[in-house]
Amino acid sequence: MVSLEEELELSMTYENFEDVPARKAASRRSVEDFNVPAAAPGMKMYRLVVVSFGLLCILQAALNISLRLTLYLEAGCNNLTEERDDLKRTLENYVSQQNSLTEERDEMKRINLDLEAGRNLLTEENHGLKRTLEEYAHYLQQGWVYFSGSFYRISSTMKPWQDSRRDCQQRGADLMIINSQEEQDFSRQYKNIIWIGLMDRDTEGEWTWVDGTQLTTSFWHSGEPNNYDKRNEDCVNINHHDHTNSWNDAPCENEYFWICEKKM
Ligand code: MAN
Ligand code: CA
Repeated sequence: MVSLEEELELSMTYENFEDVPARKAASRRSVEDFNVPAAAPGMKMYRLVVVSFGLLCILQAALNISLRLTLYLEAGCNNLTEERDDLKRTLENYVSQQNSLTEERDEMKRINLDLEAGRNLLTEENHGLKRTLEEYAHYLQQGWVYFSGSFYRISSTMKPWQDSRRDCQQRGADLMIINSQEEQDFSRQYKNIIWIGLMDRDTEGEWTWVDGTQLTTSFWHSGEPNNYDKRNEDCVNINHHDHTNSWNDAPCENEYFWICEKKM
């Protein structure tokens, strides 16, 4: 702030360049006219204090504003950080969800493959069962008798053992193989002498079934097998129906009825 006195001095400095006497007169006039006293040192101090106070206020206001701005920015920054963390968490959730969905999809794919394999198996089984059913229908229609997993057919004519066997084979079967007491009992219901699928033609005394298996459980009639009267009796028939043990060895060229068996 420039005091009135200083202003005057300044004006006087200009006197060197301007109309000095005129200005001096004007200055004197103005001081006298308005009767303004020269600024006292207390007044100076007062002004200084006011100005300082004003400056302090401005500084305070500026500080307040900057502080508020800082707080505001900090809050905004915090919000952004939280939002970023939220987004991060959301992203992580998405990623883990996607991972578990991928795993589920792969598991589903495996299950689907298993199911497809199962369905194929069932389809095959279904076809197999259909074929079996058709076979059952076929043998039943031809007059075969079903017993414990096999169909049986008694011939209506008599033939040697080998021809009898050939007949069975032509019907998709073979001469009967007996490998249980139940089957043995079943065979005794037919009252004629009938060929079964047992012989020792390859090695004397080594009784073999037509499927190539060796004889284990036998039902020889008492005294049999005997190659009776030194004859070569290499084929077996059911002769003694009234006995549990009904088998007899007889010459293969003899002609008897025969029984075929078709295992199902
Ligand atoms: C007949 C034939 C033989 C059998 C005897 C038993 O001769 O069947 O095979 O061994 O009877 O007496
Ligand atoms: Ca005999």
